[in-house]
Amino acid sequence: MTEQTLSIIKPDGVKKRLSGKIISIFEENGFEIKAVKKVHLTKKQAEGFYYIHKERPFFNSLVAFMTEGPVIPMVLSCENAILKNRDIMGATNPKDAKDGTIRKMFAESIERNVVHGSDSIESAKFEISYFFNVFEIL
Ligand code: IDP
Ligand code: MG
Repeated sequence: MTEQTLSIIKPDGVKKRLSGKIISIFEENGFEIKAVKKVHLTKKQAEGFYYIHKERPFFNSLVAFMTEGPVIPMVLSCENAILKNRDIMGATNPKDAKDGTIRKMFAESIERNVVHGSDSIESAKFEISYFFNVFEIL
């Protein structure tokens, strides 16, 4: 089934000018870019996006990281987009990520791990609508 998922190139990826490479990886793997923008999140916006993690010990640090510079959220579409994107991204901790995954190739640490990807149909729906309205998804 064709699905949509939200990807974000995080501030570390944008700062290191990895956005072109990362977008190429998505396109080469059959994803269509349905929407894309560049935004600098406020503290409130980052907290809202990651509300699910608000009780985690790393929450404040994660919010500080996600607001340190601009990010590039994108809506990606293909068959099984949610799982496929998680596969291409690799494990949260780059030390555990498989060879060839974005996080294995580019991430510095479990926190500064270059990309975000929705983890379920429900989170994809919430996360896509967090950044894009229906007229912006083509
Ligand atoms: P995911 O991005 O692979 O789905 P989540 O568990 O949803 O991983 O965590 C969200 C983000 O929070 C991670 O991508 C990473 O930036 C950060 N994070 C997760 N676990 C830790 C940790 O143990 N220490 C610091 N940051 C973490
Ligand atoms: Mg997650």
